[in-house]
Amino acid sequence: MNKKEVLFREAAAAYPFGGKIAEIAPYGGGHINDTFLVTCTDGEEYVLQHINSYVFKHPDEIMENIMGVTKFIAEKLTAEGRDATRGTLTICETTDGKDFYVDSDGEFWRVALNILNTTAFDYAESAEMFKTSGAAFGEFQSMLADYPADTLHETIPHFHDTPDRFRQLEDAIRDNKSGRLENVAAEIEFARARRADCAILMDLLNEGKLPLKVTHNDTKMSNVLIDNETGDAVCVIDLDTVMPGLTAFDYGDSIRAGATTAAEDEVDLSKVHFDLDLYKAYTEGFLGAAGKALTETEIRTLPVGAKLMTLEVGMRFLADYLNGDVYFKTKYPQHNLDRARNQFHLVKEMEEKWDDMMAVVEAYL
Ligand code: GN1
Ligand code: MG
Repeated sequence: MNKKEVLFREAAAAYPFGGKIAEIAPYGGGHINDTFLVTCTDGEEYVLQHINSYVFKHPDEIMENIMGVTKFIAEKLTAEGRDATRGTLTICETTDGKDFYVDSDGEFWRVALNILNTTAFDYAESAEMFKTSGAAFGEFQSMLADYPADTLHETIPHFHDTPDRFRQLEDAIRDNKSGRLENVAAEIEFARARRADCAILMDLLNEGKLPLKVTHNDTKMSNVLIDNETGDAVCVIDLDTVMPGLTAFDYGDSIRAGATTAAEDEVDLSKVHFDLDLYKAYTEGFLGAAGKALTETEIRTLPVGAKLMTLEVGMRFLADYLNGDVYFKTKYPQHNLDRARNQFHLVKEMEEKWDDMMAVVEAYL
């Protein structure tokens, strides 16, 4: 057994199902945490996750957020006669009654019930499916509208503070820890040309023109479980970054990840296009579920959210490439750079289709 295996077996053994494990296998495609599916001899399934402690400095605070949010949602679902064990994550307790396990290396692990007969799709298989994810994230935000936001820990400070992400990119350029700076002149120029844009949302927030909400902040398609039989959205998952934020963050991150014709790391940019039909479909789902509660400024700045979330994650990939791939998991040396180029390409296409994007949201005013 390698070290990793020793530790995931140690973590799994800390749970009540520890004595009846049939198999532990890698699960899902996240860039940050390590995820495993635990199958038991009696057919029960659990999702075991190692929380990345480089990315999340206070895993205990994450778990406090997640316990609070999932219990809050569960109560609402139960009151509506819905099945809370499918509609939200259920975090399992260790044998000694804790919400997480700390292994012999001091690393944090958690377990959730696996929600059966559902699929996490990396990319929507149809516009209809993408719309369904929009409705799920819109509903998620509505359900948390009266959550006591001041009790939430900021699990990653300044997570979607785009000007701060720009500054972090400038730091990475200055430090050039990986010695790769000479490869990225065009990408740096691309980001710097959009420096002023970075501040649009944060300025409106600081001026009191956009309200702070409780948001998910990582709203990709794969973070909504889809029912295998009905095609309905069952549950929003990956709650590590649930924090106070702007509606435009959630809307925008879904668009950047999903309103595209190719994977986030597709290197052949002739295959990568911002897809206006997918954009329309998502907008219909999201605003159908969350729209009534939104102000005119919130609705008008949704396209800005789409562009800035795309630019921002592109800058994050680029900064990580320059820092030597310390944050995102990578499969090959240029992976982060390829992701950055892909996201910047989408930004450019959004700029070209800007009037159409605005027209789509303005129809909801
Ligand atoms: C990370 O771990 P994953 O794949 O859910 C990242 C997101 C990025 C995304 C890019 C905590 O999400 O912000 O948008 O990669 N999560 C964190 O695919 O940084
Ligand atoms: Mg995530």
